Amino acid sequence: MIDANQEVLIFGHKDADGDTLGCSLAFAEALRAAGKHVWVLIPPPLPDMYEFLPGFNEVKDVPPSGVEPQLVFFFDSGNLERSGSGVRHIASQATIVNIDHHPSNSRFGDLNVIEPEASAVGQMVLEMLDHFGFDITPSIATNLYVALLTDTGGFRHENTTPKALEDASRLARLGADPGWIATMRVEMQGRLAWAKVTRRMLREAEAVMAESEGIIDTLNSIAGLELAILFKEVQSDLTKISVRSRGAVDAAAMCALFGGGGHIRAAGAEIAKPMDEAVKAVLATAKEAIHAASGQT
Ligand SMILES: [Mn+2]
Repeated sequence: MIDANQEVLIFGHKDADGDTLGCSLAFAEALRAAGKHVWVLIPPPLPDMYEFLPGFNEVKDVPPSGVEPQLVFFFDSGNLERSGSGVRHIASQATIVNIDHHPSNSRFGDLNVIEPEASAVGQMVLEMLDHFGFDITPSIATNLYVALLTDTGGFRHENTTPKALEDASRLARLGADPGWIATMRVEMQGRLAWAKVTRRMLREAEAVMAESEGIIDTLNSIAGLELAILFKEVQSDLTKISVRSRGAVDAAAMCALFGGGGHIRAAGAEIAKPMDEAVKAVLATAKEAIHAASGQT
């Protein structure tokens, strides 16, 4: 069925959560890697807190006109109404595949895969990707990890089964970064992203500071982002910042204000302040810089 279709629609549900978003974005990325044209449709407004999910900024509410995919997936949507007005654009001959874990699901699909025992639909998508032989990239792993994290209430609800933890562990091994996901913040409608790496986090992860360098590049891969900042706690009164700019902000000029330097796109500084004070000072400067830079264009 997937082989026979070059265009695919993917629907999530309104009041989007990490499960519907994570599943939709993960499956879309896998299909795109297989050369498909994919549109992810989820009714707005989408919660800002998920803006860091890879692919988030490509989510639409209706498909572009003239596009009539014959294959349509729904993830985590208990009924058609939950997926908003976009469903009116589904071609009348299209095959609808309904993937969900709500026992109350209305079975509106031509093919209904409902697994009430799944802690999150993210686990079902992981199985599907394995079944179809799709690669699980770090960004797919991140989306599916967030699906599981959301629906298990941060691995605290009673649906935190051994299988949920095994899947989470596998996704972490495939590139989802639990510590980073827990601390990631996105502000200014996705233009500014930042994360903290504390000494405690690194101890618990049995990692060394050097291994956290990749985080800044993950931050920097968020679509629509202008400035990414990683704060690293070196000592209780010393914080290192790494800054990446993809917009008009001069990262080197910004870091120079804190005694550092570098290049326009990549710069850093060491600030003789505890983490929280450094975060406060640098974020205020970063927001000013983004405003000033966007004023010039
Ligand atoms: Mn769910």
